[in-house]
Amino acid sequence: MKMEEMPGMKMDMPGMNMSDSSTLGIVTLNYAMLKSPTKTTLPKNAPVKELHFELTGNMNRYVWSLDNKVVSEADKILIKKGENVRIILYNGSMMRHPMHLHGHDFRVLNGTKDYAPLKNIIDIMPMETDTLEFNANVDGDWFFHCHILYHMMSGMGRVFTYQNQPPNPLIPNPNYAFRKLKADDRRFHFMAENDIATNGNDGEAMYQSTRWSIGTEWRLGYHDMHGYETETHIGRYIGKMQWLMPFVGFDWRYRKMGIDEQEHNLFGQENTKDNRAVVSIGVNYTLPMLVMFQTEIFNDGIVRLQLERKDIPISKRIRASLMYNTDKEYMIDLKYILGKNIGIRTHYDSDMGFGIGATLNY
Ligand SMILES: [Cu+2]
Repeated sequence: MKMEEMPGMKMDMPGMNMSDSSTLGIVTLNYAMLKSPTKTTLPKNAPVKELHFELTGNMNRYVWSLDNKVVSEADKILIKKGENVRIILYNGSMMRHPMHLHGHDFRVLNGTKDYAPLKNIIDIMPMETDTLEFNANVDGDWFFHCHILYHMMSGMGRVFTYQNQPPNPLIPNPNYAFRKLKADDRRFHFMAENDIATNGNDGEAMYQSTRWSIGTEWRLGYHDMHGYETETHIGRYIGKMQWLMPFVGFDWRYRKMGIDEQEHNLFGQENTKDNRAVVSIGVNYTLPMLVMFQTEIFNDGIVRLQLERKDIPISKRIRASLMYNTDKEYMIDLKYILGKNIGIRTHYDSDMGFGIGATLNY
C-alpha cells in the first residue's frame, strides 16, 4: 500500500517521521498509523497530573535508568484515583526502549485526537519524545518499566502507587515487596578474564553494581619480567553519563630486577623498588571513542597518567587493545574470539615482552 493511502497518518509528528525507504516502496510501520475505531477520550474536568521522564543509561556499563535514577534510588510515584495522568517521555539514550505500564491502557497521543490508540507498551526510539495519558482508575501499585528485561533488572522503571488505596490481600507486606523489587538493581555482577600466555599470566576481575566498581588486575611474568604485580581499584561512577570514576587503589608488586634496570617515569620520578606496596587515589575519565584516561597518585609521591582503549573491534572476531602510561609502560594486544568464553590472544607488553596464549573470560 502506498503511504499516501494510509488513513489517519500524520507525517509531521515529531519523532514519528517516516523513513526515506518509502521511496523504495517499503513502508516502515509507526505509531502514527494507528487509530482507535472508537473514541478513547479521558473523563473531562478530571485534574491532570503531568509527569516527565528522560530515559537514561550507560550502554558501556549496561546501567539503565529513568532520570538517571534506578528503581532502588527513587521513591514510588503517588497518583490519585480519578485524575488523568499524562506522561511525557524523552529517550536520551542511544537505544530503543519499549516502556510498559501495568494495570492500565494508555492513549498514545499520535495526532488522531479523540481516536488516539490504546496501548500498554510504547517502543521509543532514541531522541524521540512521546506523550501518553490514562485515567487513574485502578487502585494498586503498578510497575512502569522498560520491557527489555535486562534493562528492567538493571533498574529502568518506577512504581506508580495510588494514594489511600485499600490494602491488597495478595500483598500483605507492601514494604517488604518493594524492598524485594529494589534488590534487583542493587545486585553486583562479576566478570573476569585471564590470559595464559607464553610470557606469563595476566588478567582482571571486576565486581560491579549500578554505581560501584571493584576491579583487580594481575600480571605474573616468566621471562622478561620475573615477578608479579596486582592493582586493585575501588571506585564509584558519578554524574549522569557515568564518565567519571574517582577511586582508591592498592598496588603491590614484586620483581627480580638487576641493579642497573632502574626505571624513571616521565616526571623523572624513580620507580625502582623491586618490592613495592602502595596505596593510591585517582580518577578514571572516559574520553570520546571509549578511551579511558586515568590519573593516579601513590602514597610514595609517584604520579601516573595512563591512556587505555580496550576492545577495539577490528573485525567481527578480532579485538585490539592499546595502553600507555607515564611510567613508560605500554601494551598492545590482539584477540581472536573463538567462543563466548574463550579466545586466542597475542600481546606485547613493555614489562613482560611478547606472548601468545589462550584467554578465558566470564
Ligand atoms: Cu530499555
